[in-house]
Amino acid sequence: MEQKIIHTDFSRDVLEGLSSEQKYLSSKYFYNDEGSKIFQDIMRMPEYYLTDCELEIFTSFKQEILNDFEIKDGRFELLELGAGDGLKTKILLSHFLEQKIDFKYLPIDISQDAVQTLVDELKTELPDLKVDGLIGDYFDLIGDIEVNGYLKKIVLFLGSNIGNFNNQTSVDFFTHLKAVLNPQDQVFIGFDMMKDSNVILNAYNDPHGHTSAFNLNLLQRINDDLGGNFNIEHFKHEEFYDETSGTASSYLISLKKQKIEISGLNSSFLFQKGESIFMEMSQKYDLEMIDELASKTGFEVVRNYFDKRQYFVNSLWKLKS
Ligand code: AVI
Repeated sequence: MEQKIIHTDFSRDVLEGLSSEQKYLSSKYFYNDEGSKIFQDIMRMPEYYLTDCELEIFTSFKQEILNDFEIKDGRFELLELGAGDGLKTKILLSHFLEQKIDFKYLPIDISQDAVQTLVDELKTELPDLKVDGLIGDYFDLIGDIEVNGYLKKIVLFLGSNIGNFNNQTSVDFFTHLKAVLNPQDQVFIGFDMMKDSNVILNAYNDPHGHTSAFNLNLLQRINDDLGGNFNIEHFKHEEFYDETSGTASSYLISLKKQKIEISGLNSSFLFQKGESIFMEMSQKYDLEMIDELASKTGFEVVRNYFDKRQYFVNSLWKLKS
């Protein structure tokens, strides 16, 4: 009997990625419910310095950040793209509430579980907070941002999420974002800085195996959602960091020659021993790269906030006048 194949974005992207000469999978699919849980483990481990750096920046500069948001006396909306568990954002949210600022928080995430858990937690922890969760892909939801175009909007894109976009995608992202913002709106972005390669490799090739599990979970997701027969024990995770470009890259390496069948794609894929699947890039920046990205996409940097070690920067942008 002929099998009916239903194509989704996920199945199309997997088919395209595994059919290409350098096999690849998009890291945006890491975040099913299991992947989002593993990512929480990553963020909690000491080697993943990014979380601590951003926590330190928010704790040290929460009042300066509020001043630089230039709210004047009006209300504003704080949108967060890829909010996750909101751990860092809570520092800002509670400070703004203490300062009696009238604002609404709109966390956006691809994981329904993550948004629901965050909204439920916030309702208990910060009962005075006005909050509405949105579920979906950032790019799709950016278009909806303009719905309440009359209020000042500050868009948070924290945790070096931008680093998972390649150069062209980051340019497209900010260009697209700028198009739905009003002149008084601002964007607050977390960038991970270039640094000693050992520090980076420890964070992305961690001794606890969380990053490896995070990558392998995508093969499991293909098994579960698309009828694949990956044996995840036949792949291992490897991380590389290029000090010149500042790009950290994640791969899964096939430990043997093997053929993988994916019934939902009606296809099979041959892997040679040692063949890799490119899984994710995590770009690291210097200040010149940040300035260039801002100015190329119609923004200018208002202020950069650093942690003490200067491992990380939160960069506040406004629209170029
Ligand atoms: C979500 N993103 C910013 C993480 C990063 O650092 O690139 C994803 C991640 N991948 C491995 N560890 C963390």
